[in-house]
Amino acid sequence: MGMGTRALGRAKAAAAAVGIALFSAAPTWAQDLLGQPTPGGIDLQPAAAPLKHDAIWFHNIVLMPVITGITLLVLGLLAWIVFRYNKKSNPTPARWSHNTTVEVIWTVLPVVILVFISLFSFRLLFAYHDMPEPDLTVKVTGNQWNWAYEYPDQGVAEYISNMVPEDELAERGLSHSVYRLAADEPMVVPVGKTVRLLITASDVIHAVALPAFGLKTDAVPGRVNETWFKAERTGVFYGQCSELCGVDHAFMPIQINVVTQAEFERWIASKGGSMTPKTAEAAPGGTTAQVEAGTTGAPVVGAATTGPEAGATTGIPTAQTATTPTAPTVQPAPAAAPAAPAAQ
Ligand SMILES: [Cu+2]
Repeated sequence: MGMGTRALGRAKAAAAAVGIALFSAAPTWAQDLLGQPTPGGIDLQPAAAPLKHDAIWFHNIVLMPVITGITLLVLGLLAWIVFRYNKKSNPTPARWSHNTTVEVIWTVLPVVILVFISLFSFRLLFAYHDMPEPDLTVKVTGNQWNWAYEYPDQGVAEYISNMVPEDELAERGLSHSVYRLAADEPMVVPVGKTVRLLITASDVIHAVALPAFGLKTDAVPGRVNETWFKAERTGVFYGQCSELCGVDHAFMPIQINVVTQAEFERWIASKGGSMTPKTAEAAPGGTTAQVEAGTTGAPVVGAATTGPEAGATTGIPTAQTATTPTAPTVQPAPAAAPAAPAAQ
């Protein structure tokens, strides 16, 4: 009895010690740096985008209890075997083998656990897949060993984003904690907007990873992968290439600056781009689109019906079809309009 009390006392002390450790660790969690790793941090990076919130929920609420339960169960079974069935406690071991009931349980139970996890896992995967209508598209290309960003709709040409060298951190006013995270030319995006990333690579496989947004997508040569994020707050967010891609793999960080819409528009202008999409400028009235459609051969039916005489007299079938009031070219024109500039 006395021994039991002592054991209980020790258990309480151990629990208190764990409690104190957790409690003292809690402020560290609360102070976790946003958008970059925290020295000594043990939790996931704080979320700054919807997908990351979902991923953290999946990890903390679904996976961790399952993992903890399985670990404790296995630990308990091991302890039971060690103490109950050692040579001293169990001098004459049983000689039977196989137990159908037990084997069915340890086959079916893991299946049930995996199906349970998959219900939430698939929901998260679908959330990654079901991108909302994007407000902005950035093309990301992985190179040995830097990243290139391009804003096709804003006319910002591809530019290279290199890591800030260690000896330049101070002169740029950066802390040494962002060494191998900071880039000289970051990607810049507006806050609260859905950003679509089109990701590819020029040489070997790289991967875009940015923990605060929950991003991790491979950059594969000859292939375009897609992912998205919607930054919830302004700030500087760091990520890294996450596919072993060569000797300088550790030196190609990803820096995303999330700014206000006004700042973003100023930045686009400073890069020689425009907030008015090119496609809208190219087809204001539809006249250019009609000529385009004619030359690209889209309204084949129209050209065929008016073509014989028109072609014979003027030799320019497109001009003829455009001016003929009854020509069917009028109909294909709207459909062809968005396609025409894209073909250029
Ligand atoms: Cu890489």
